[in-house]
This record gives sequence, structure tokens and C-alpha cells, in this order.
Amino acid sequence: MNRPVAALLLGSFLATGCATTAVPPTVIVANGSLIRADEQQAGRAELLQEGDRLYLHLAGSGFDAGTRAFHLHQQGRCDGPDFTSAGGHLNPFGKTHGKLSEMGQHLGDLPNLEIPATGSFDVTVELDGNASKTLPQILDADGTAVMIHAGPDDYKTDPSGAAGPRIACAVLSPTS
Ligand SMILES: [Cu+2]
Repeated sequence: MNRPVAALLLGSFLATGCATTAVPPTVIVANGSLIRADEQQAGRAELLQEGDRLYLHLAGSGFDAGTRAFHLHQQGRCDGPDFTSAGGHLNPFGKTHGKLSEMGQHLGDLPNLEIPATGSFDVTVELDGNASKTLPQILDADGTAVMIHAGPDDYKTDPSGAAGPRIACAVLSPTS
């Protein structure tokens, strides 16, 4: 078992505060390599399911320090160098962009990454909604990509969050 999954399970245990509560197993339902615009490997993305919850685990290295947006985008295609092949944000439920917008937010909207001076990061974020509803949208016929942008998401500018160019991308491929 890798460390992020162990941390997730521990988090669930602490949240319930009861040793007798059964914790559903954490399963990796999709994963993929994170690649930069120059096609070099930059890390890894994993989509994790625990009961009816979904989590995205993203680890990377070799990035410039700073606050950078990341999202789920609607097509599982990472054609460099601009990664426009991935389309816009994953938005199957017809929302506007950003948690600060009235009609927000996209299913693919995620909190900004804070990349430290080391250039490495390892984060796990919970996705909105129930897995039974969102997983079929993520693992649909055209797939889904995880995207990192050069700048931060302002959490309100529709439809992109004004996050700037796309700098790294991972295709989430189902594991089974
Ligand atoms: Cu994006």
C-alpha cells in the first residue's frame, strides 16, 4: 500500500472516530503519467475510490515554485505542447466555473496547487459529488485528463479560471 492511500484510510478512521466502523477499501480506479509540454515525465495521477467518494492523488516534481491551477479536463488526450486536445474543464452538469461563482462549480474544478521551492508536490483532493454519479462522467468514452496550468485559478472567471497556459497533463486510464 502506498503512502497516500494509507493516509486516506487513516483520515477516514480519524473522521469517524470509531474503531468499529468499517472503512471501505480504497481502490485505484484510474491512473496515468503526468507529462510536460516537452513530453518529459513529470509525475503521476491516480483516481481513488473509497465507497461512494472519489479522490484525486497527484504527485509531481521538477516544477517552478508557485501557485498553479489544476483541473480535470473533458477529453483524455494530452497532445503537446499546448494540450488543447484535452478540451475545457470537465463540466457534465452544466455549471459555471469556480467555487466563487453563483452557478459554480465545474466537476473538474480543483483547489490550486501550492508548489514549494523544491518543485515537488504530492496532494490528494476529494472530488465533488458521489462516485456513483461522477465516475461514469470521468471514465466516459472520451476519457478525462488532469491538467496543471502556469498560473493560479481565480475560482471565478468562467470558463477557465484565468489560469493561463497548460503546462502538464495526464490521461486518466481505467485500471480495469
Ligand atoms: Cu485547466
